[in-house]
Amino acid sequence: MHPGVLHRRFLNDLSSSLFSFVLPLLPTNEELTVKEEVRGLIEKLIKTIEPSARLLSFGSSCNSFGLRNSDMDLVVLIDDPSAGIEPSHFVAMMGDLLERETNFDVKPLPKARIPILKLTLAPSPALPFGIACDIGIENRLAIENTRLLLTYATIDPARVRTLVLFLKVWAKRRRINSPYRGTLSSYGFTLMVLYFLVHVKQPPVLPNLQRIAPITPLSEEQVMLEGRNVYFFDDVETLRQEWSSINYEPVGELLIDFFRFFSHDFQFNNSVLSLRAGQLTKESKGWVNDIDVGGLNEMARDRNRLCIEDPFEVTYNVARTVTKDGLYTIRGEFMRATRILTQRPDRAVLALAELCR
Ligand code: 3AT
Ligand code: MG
Repeated sequence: MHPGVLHRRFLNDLSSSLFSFVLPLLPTNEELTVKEEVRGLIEKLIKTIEPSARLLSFGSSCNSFGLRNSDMDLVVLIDDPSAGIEPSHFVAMMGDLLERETNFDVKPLPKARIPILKLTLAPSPALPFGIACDIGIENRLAIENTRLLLTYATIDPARVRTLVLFLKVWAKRRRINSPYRGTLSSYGFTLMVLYFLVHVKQPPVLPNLQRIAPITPLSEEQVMLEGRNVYFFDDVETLRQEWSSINYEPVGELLIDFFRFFSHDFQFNNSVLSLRAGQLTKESKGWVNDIDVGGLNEMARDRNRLCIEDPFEVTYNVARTVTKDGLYTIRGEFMRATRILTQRPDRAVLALAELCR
């Protein structure tokens, strides 16, 4: 058979294998229901301390990139500014309350850079993996970046969700998803995929939502949150009617291209991935590593190995946790993945298994 035909066949096979791979890893309805009940229960308790407090989910439980048994990310928003709540104090009070009133194992971290409360619940029949949950305070930007990710997913769910979910599983199985151990957060990997679909693929698979003008002009006040411009085009109905990609590549092909791009083409040494603005230079952002600092400044030197600009907090490098060794490992994994997928094994399903081994 002609090699081109064989290749096409492999790509289609890979795409359907990706869908089948991801499907059983999605959270069950039961899990979602229990988690929503837990959120409601904690919110009710928190309101006894501060009636204007609300408890919202963010991160993967509501950006459509959630996997089965993933952690819950929650944030307390206090709507009454006259309440004068101090985050570390509030975390301590919440900790006492939840310790008394629930079965959760409670660990307040009021002195952390961003004060949070960590909750864990032991496994039960309804939740065989238990629950792990972080509660932050007043982190309104996280709600907005969650909405941005969700809107991107909604434009082309079959391809975008499949790619991101697969990449998350792959990164976890290959142990390159540990920000505390020098590699990258799920949020970072998700931004890499979206960057690739918006700025690298030609024609693009996704539009740049932060660059589509609003239907009616918005005032400065309407788009600013904590000093950041959080505007993006979020009218999904209009997007569905007026934006459609002319890139029809199957998801398997996009996956191979993603790995190939980050193995060979992206200039990690001097480039910044910006979902908002495309490829930027480290120099233009001032995200350079001092060459001649040693010893004590080892940490500072490692801060900008991999640079991923947060979509709204543009002075913040989402990948600042990635060390020199971490980046070396991540790039090695991109190359390994490219190799496995381009050696064109007969069966895509086996290639995926090998990839995530
Ligand atoms: P998991 O399913 O938990 O692996 P996730 O999508 O929940 O993945 P994270 O746990 O990495 O992703 O992050 C949860 C949210 O927290 C995503 C984003 O709203 C916020 N967030 C995480 N890391 C950062 C960061 N470095 N900068 C800004 N916001 C972040
Ligand atoms: Mg999470």
